[in-house]
Amino acid sequence: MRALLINPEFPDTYWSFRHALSFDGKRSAYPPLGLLTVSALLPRTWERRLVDLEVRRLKGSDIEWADIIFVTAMLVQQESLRRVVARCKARGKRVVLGGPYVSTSTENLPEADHIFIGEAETTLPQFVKDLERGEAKHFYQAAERPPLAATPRQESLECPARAGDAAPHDRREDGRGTRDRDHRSA
Ligand code: B12
Repeated sequence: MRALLINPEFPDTYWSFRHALSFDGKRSAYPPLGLLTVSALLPRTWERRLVDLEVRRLKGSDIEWADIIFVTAMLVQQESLRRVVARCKARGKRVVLGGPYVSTSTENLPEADHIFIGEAETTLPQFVKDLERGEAKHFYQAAERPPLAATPRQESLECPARAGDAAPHDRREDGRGTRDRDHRSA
């Protein structure tokens, strides 16, 4: 299975540091921790590709490559999220949504196949099992906040266009999982 993980574009926000970053030749301050966590929860046998629209644009070939597409968003990313989902659905792809915007605004979401409310540590493994059985549901809602011990090791993201690395270092994992190939070769 090929999983594409997409972080939609942010407008100018206080914490984006967009204008300051350009002095340093960078395009993004932080890696998208939610998506790195989602990636770490997926089966090891799945291929992964991350596209962070803060760093580069989403190409048609990225979407074509994928069997399933995971998109995150904060509220401020909703316009970009809508455009991303529309492009993916227009190519007939299975789209999964989660993250802070989705968890707080369930009534006004773009059309997607699967919606995740809350944290994904318990619901995503269940989704993968359901998907393999051909019984994946439309909504997955975390019953409670998972214990911190259930947080998977987040995978490192080497990205020349990114200024910082906000991933907790004791959770970083260098040997497997999401490698941000497109960013590294940028
Ligand atoms: C740390 C943090 C930051 C850091 C980010 C560091 C980084 N590396 O990303 C900084 C300080 C930079 C930041 C900035 C901002 N932040 Co902030 N931030 C947080 C905070 C405290 C934790 C987020 C986090 O990393 N959690 C850890 C990760 C692993 O969890 P997660 O992202 O929630 O992902 C989990 C689930 O949501 C889910 N999930 C996420 N995505 C997806 C996708 C799919 C497909 C699926 C299935 C599941 C899924 O699975 C993950 C694992 O359980 C939250 C509050 C909170 N306690 O959640 C606010 C929060 C996310 N931030 C918020 C806001 C508003 C902002 C800013 C817009 C503020 C501003 N005006 O500048 C900026 C935007 C930054 C930008 N790029 O422009 C709001 C978002 C509100 C909303 N409903 O959209 C929050 C919720 C705070 C709040 N209560 O208002 N932030």
